[in-house]
Amino acid sequence: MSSESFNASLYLVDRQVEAGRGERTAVAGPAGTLTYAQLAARVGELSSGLRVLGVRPEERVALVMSDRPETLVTILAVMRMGGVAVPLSTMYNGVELGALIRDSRARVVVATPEYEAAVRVALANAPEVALLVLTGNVGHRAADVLPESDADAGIPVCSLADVVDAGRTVAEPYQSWTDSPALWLYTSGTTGAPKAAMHRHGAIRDVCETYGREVLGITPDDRCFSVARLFFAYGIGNSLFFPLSVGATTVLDPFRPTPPGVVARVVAERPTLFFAGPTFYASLLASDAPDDTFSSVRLAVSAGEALPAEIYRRFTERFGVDIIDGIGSTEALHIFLSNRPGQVRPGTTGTVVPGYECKLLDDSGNPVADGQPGHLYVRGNSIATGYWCRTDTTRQVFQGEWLRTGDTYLRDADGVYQCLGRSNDMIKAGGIWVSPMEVESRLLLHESVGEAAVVAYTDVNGLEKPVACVVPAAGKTVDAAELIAFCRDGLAAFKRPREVLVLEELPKTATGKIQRVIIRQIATD
Ligand code: 3SK
Repeated sequence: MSSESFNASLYLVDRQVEAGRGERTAVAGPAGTLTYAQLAARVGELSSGLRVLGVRPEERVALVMSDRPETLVTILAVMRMGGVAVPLSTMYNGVELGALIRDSRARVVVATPEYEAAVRVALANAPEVALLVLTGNVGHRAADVLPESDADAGIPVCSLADVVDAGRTVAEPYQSWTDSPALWLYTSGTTGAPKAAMHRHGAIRDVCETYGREVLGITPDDRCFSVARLFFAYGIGNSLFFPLSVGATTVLDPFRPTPPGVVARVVAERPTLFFAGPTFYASLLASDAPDDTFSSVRLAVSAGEALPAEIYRRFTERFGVDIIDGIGSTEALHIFLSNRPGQVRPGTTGTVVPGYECKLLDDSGNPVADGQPGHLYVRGNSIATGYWCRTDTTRQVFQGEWLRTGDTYLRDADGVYQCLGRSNDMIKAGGIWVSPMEVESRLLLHESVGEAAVVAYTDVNGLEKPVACVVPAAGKTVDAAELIAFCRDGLAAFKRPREVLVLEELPKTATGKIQRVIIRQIATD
């Protein structure tokens, strides 16, 4: 990997204008539309304004923003002037946001109006912040709307328009190179404190040229719509990097994604590529969405967690759209193992995406044979350079060129990978490894089960046994004995849950992943 002069913002925006795509639509959706020419102009002005206001190259700028055109403009403007964009999850409360902003050492925070109150709480915990930039009409808001608060007293507030005005004479972009820092994404995995995975400008082009081009086969005629928002690695690839890398259109929706809202957006905006996670596909199936909702979609993508074969089958049958399941990580920036359009093996994560290599190792670090479970490692150019200020964790996770994903997988003789779950979620029942995912897939085949999570509980003898926590399907009642018998019929007997707990909902992380740590506690109590 050699370092060359490169700026991801020029690659994604200016390159399209230079290629004659200036009048094509870059951004669509209820919060506004921008052509590539308009996007380039706004990014140039905002990037110059940030410079004039004193933001320096390689300095972090934190964003607490819903998915809107101005969010895209801000991320790209920060990159253009050599700064580091840090889009933060809007699912955090003010105190949590404050901890992340403090950790990032950002001095400038940009927020959309919905998160103003949370950000003002956050700023009380982030004393290094010197400027809050709010989108919208801040003159009015500052006088009439913002509550008097000691929390952020003294922190100047201005509008995005003020920053743009400061930079009307568009400055040259910063001469970054492929290895320059461009983007930090906070991740906590399913447990642990959030830490920032640091990504290079070059990694953004890498994911476009690998997954975007080789798997999605994205073209300028595509319209991308992602349920995962821009502050997720999955979302920023789907809604920013891939569409803009080819001059396609991204549909941005500022509202919290719900099945009715997403269905309405799909019907109104006619995307060709649709991105979501298994939980959202399950909730679409449970909704009354008309069967032709996704008629414009040429391909649906699932990531975040393994897509159970049953959800795949029901979705493709009902909506007539193929779903390619893949796995990526915040540390890898995007998807590195994936099924391919037209060649889906349901219940698997497919094969290695060109540009990446994967290996499966046992507990001692030796390669496992095909068909044997192993810890999944990946290498490729898009892997983060490490976690900000987390040396111990960085050394455990980033091992030379290899990234330890923390997932356990099987690979078959065709090179097709199957997820068995997080490495620390595996259950050893009677001395034999049981994959929670395999048991969950079986449970989901039963008509009474809406959602399922299988965890280990330790019995009176100190032995691990699988226990199933299930949420009933709408209008159904779960019969525990029948469900255990159903698992025994379809699986090796040792894999059957020994107990079934019926829950109203499964605890989930902010990113919609099942929180097994909490479920284990529920199962143990
Ligand atoms: O969790 C995933 O599968 C994923 C996919 C793409 C980008 C980021 C992530 C975490």
